[in-house]
Amino acid sequence: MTETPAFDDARYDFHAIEERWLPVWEERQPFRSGRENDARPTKYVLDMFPYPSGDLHMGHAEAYALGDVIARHWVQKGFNVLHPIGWDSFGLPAENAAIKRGIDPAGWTEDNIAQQLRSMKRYACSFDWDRVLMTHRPDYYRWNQWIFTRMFEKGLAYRKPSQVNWCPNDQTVLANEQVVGGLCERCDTPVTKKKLTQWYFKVTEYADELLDGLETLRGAWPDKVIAMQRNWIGRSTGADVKFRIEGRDEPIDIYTTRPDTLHGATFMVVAVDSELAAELAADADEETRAAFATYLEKVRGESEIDRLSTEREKTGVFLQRHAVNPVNGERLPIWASDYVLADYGHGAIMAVPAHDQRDLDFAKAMDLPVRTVLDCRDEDGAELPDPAESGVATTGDGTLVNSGSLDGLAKAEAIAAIIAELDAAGTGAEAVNYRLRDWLISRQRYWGTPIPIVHCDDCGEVPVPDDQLPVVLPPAEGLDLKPKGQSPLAAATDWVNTTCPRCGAAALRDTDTMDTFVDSSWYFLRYLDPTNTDAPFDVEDAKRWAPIDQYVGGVTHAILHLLYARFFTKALRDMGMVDFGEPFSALLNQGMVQMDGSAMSKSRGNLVRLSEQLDEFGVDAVRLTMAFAGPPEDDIDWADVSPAGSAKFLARAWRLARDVTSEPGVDPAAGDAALRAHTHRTLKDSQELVESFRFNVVVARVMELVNVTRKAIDSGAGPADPAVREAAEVVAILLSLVAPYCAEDMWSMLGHEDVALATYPAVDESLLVEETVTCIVQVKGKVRDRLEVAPGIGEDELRELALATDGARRAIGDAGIRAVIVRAPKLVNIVPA
Ligand code: ANZ
Ligand code: ZN
Repeated sequence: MTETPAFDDARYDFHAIEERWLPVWEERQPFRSGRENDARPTKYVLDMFPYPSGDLHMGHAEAYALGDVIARHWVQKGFNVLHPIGWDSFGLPAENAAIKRGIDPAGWTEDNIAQQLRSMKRYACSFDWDRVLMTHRPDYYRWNQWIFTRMFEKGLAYRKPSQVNWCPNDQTVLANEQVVGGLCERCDTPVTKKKLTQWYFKVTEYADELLDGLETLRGAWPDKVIAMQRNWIGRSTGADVKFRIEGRDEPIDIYTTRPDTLHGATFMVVAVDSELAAELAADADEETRAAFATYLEKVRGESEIDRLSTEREKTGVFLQRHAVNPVNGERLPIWASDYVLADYGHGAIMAVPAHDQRDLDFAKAMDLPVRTVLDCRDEDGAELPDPAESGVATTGDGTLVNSGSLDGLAKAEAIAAIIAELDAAGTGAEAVNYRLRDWLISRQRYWGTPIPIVHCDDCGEVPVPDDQLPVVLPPAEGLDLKPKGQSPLAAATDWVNTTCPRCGAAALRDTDTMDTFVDSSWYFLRYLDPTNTDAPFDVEDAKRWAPIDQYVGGVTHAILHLLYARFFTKALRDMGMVDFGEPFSALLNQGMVQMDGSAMSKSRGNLVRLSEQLDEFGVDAVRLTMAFAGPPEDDIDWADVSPAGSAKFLARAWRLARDVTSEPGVDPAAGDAALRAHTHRTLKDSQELVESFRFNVVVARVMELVNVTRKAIDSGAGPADPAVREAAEVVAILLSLVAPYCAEDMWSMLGHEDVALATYPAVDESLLVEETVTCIVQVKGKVRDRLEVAPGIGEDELRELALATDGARRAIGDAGIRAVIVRAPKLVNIVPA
């Protein structure tokens, strides 16, 4: 920033300004979005809603500052903008805090929400306060239940027993997505497995669409997020192959991405925790059965990540059974091991140690044969070392060997040929596999949406009819909320005991609650009509406002939340409730706010308190600092930024409005031409810069305009010049994107009202014709031509213009060009070859 005068706090008093405008906005509600009869085009700008786990922190302050730039920009551009907020208010943080303090999660949650709401208003977020929603309120979760019953009817919600991720600390199941590096996402406890009957949403039904839909988001979503979602869905193509097992009637299926290596299979491996392994082991001798049982016990506690790690020593038990290779009749020993997962593919593999590293490690550990079936070469065409000797599997392309009819084929040809062969023989077929699993949504915790199912001895699982929704959570009072492996709701016997909605017999309520990611999977549609008591949202409202034009939030939600919301949207589309399949047309991920190089935390002692920053520097300065810190995707280190500098700049901007002496409405045409050109250029560029998320550049440009205007007042056109008023008004309008209090105060000193609703003045293009500079075109250092160019011309454009001049072309003749040195805007020197 250029030099600024000393902070004039006697005049620019941000405390007084905040106190002046907050009650005015509270009364005027400038951001109540138009509902009916509003002819303006619509924009839906959405910030990810917060957990009410305490007061707002620096991370919220960044996210809302940036989201506000976008929302306020579209308002000022003349759009009918929907920019709502609410609270993701169910979930473990509230429940655990409540357990620790022996209080009711509802009261704790409501208190935090009230506090956050006050802070958001103080922070001047441009939210529509008429549309606030809270997911822990029955009028919201009623519709979770309603959607659940629709999903249940369509087979998209179902219950099944399976091995699930279990957090021994939180005493609850976790979705695969909530296990990070083998640890519980919430508490970092190592996750174990447990066999339980649980509720699932059938996300896999939409696996292909979830994957293919990502392509339509390219360019509008960060590449990184698209890549993470792709990996998570993890579609792979290969083949299912049937292997006969000696002494068993049924063959087994295995999934492989490399059917071309079928002749190189030297053993089979089944997941030790699969049903097949248990069945095969049951027939083995006593010693093997005992070894198997011991091994299984040990594996139970292992995480998926560990099991798949290539670093670990391989372990396993020979089951004393054999399979038969369908292509060559070879007998293959069957082993049980942990490195094969029970719930991927078919939970069993053919092992090809020469071409798969984990199989090779296992073969080495168990002294099993290795057979090369692909001749793989390095880049120079040299043969790679034999895997059996080197211990390194060759996994690349190559030519088939030792493979009967496939010999001599390249890998891709061999894959096609063997699939055709297996198809014809009825022993295999092409197959697609996904890493994506169905979404486990039931939780054995209190603070969530009760699953709206009644279990009846005669009728089975019966959904609660619409007219009996919501199934309201029983009061926490009297219940022991401590995690104990069974839902705390089970103890609420009056609540649990009910009658079957179908046959009227005595029946029991389901006692699990829904994963809170259910709440956030469709909340953006509830904002359209948050008090609707007939439906989760109105189909016509959805047509009018959705999908979301711009979603803003942290990259931490790159997989879970966004994937689930996309799944819900597709399911709702198939129920005829929305007419689109992708909920978020564009996504901006803001970075994190750090302190001294690391994430802020109390224990690390580097926590910066938002409330203290606001008290010391003012809301506007903090918001401006967030926007000015750098590209929004980058992390901000609070140690490297200067909210004090921001406050000084705001004072300087504010004084422009104070100094203007012309009357509102004065015609600027007669004003200082250079200042007018600068003002209109800034006005035009800033709008484009906002739309490409370069908020920091917008701030820099406004700073420049403030300096130029100050100069005009002090030593140029003077405070009465109409161009000075025009410039000060544009500064106020642009500043209202980032510093709404200062902007409103300036606007009012300039004789107007409601800066946030003031639309951008029209850009006068005729003012943008800049004066030109003369550019010298040299060839080998000799002046050959001259060009008249704009002072801001880009290097590439100038290079092309210079190369095209007559003088340059004549001097270069047929010689090629070795180098062009561009010093925009004044000089281009061409060096011919
Ligand atoms: C034989 C083979 C030969 C394989 C070779 C690879 C290389 P993606 O791409 O992730 O789908 N696999 C199959 N089911 C498995 C399970 N339940 N647990 C662990 N591994 C399993 O991976 C598919 C490959 O992973 C399959 O292809 C199989 O090993 C293994 F040179 O089969 B392959
Ligand atoms: Zn019944």
